[in-house]
Amino acid sequence: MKNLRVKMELVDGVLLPDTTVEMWDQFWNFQAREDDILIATYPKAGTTWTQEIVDLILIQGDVEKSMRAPCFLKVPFLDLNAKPLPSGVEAANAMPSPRLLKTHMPIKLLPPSFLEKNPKVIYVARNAKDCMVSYYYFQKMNKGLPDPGTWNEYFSTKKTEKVPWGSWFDHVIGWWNAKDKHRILYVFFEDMVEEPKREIKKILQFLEKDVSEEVFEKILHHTSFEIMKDNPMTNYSVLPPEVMDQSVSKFMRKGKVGDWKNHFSVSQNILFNEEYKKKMEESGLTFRDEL
Ligand code: PPS
Repeated sequence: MKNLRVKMELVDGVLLPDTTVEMWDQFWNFQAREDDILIATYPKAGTTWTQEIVDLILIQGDVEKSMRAPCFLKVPFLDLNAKPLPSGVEAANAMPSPRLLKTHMPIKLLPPSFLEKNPKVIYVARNAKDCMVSYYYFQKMNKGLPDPGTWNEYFSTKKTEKVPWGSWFDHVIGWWNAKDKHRILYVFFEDMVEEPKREIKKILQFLEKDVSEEVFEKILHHTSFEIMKDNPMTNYSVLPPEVMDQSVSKFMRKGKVGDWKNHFSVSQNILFNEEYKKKMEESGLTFRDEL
């Protein structure tokens, strides 16, 4: 099999695929529009789930229409440059407004036009431990990312800080600090799992959209883990195994809060908690890693 695993390069201390760095000028000069909706996340925090919720809101719960294309084509991923597909920026430029867009960039690497035009941003954050476990499996199955090795190697060599899109800590704190200065709705994955109805209502309110009770129930049902895992437009199964090998791990893997407990040893947990406390104590930001 051709080795697709791309090299990583540092941009302002953040590791990014070299294919992204190659198109840096195009990315940095991307022109946001005031009526864009941007879904910003650290990888594995609930991007696809939120994309599907927002898409269904914008099309008033038309499930058939939501199946028009796989999620990664419906919602351009601005940071991505994966030939032979058009880059995320090219795909976004070709889209009529209102555009739904995706980025994994920490806020310091967001194209400046977003802060100037101030479109609505939904930032989804997920607790560090579950993100780390989900990312580990994703790096294993996604041949476009570095091979993570074994879980113990991933943990002990701190590959988690050297992952594409950089440190989880910098990401969640950076966006948290920006949330009151811009139109940013900061949502937690754990809240979405606990009470999806409440979180979808928050998103509707933020987007200033209204749907009937019937449409609301449709959105809720169609974006449940059970439905999304079997939906070829959301489970990435349309990609060949040379790109994402779902026999290694499914893209829609578990969708739970607390799976980290099946992976962290007692000593890994102690080490992680020490580092976590140091990095988070001044942030004013709290996460739940169990429900
Ligand atoms: S990516 O590759 O960064 O865009 O991945 P992302 O979509 O952010 O995150 C994938 C994880 O989200 C889980 N997921 C869901 N959980 C609950 N309900 C729904 N509807 C849902 N949709 C996606 C998905 O299973 C991945 O988490 P893990 O823990 O690996 O299962």
